[in-house]
Amino acid sequence: MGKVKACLFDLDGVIVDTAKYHYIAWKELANEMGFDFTLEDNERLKGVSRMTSLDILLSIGQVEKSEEEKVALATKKNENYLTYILKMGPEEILPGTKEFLELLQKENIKIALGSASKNAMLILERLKLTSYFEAIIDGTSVAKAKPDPEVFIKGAEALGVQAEDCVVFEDAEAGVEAALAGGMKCVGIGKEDVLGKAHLVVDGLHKMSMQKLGLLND
Ligand code: B16
Ligand code: MG
Repeated sequence: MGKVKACLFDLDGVIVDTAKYHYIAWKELANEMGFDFTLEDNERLKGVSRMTSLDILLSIGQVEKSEEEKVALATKKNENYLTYILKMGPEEILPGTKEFLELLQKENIKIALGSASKNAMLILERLKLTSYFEAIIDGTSVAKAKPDPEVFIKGAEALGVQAEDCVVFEDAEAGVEAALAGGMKCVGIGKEDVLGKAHLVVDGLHKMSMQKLGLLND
């Protein structure tokens, strides 16, 4: 491991809480199919790709669908989800995010996004955060979902930084595993009991500082 030269950010749960909109849209889909979907169930979808999320939802409802029907259901869910995303604005950026991104820029630390979402570009635009990111790797540019490290490895490559000099910020266990599998350092955003494998766990980006980032240098 080396000195921190780049920070790679997950989107949902780190920069913005889109999980609440995913939840509303998945719940409506479940209810239309005749079963319920709880907030606890929704935890299982965090960091997981859209089609895998649908498979989990269908298994909860014990419903079987053909591949064709699944594509139609995922499209319907996404159209509903987008109605909420299109109403979002910068006020939904999670506390401390902009300040931390600005601090990193000042310190010449490179910044990339590594998200499973196919809507990441649209969300960053709604939040007016796009210009902070030198590279954006999202669900449209990866073949393998987290815990596979592809999304973060591509991010490091796009920035021209070695994996060991990158720090990943993640709220999902699969994302922490992806960062570690990619040979990167990881800051977990959330609870120690879920993200304990990360090098450091904090409540949110508002708890980050150069001093804390420096703890990951060696
Ligand atoms: P979409 P992240 C993930 O975003 C979400 O955590 C996950 O719940 C969602 O299913 C996934 O994006 C795909 O999202 O349907 O917009 O392509 O945490 O990797 O930024
Ligand atoms: Mg996330």
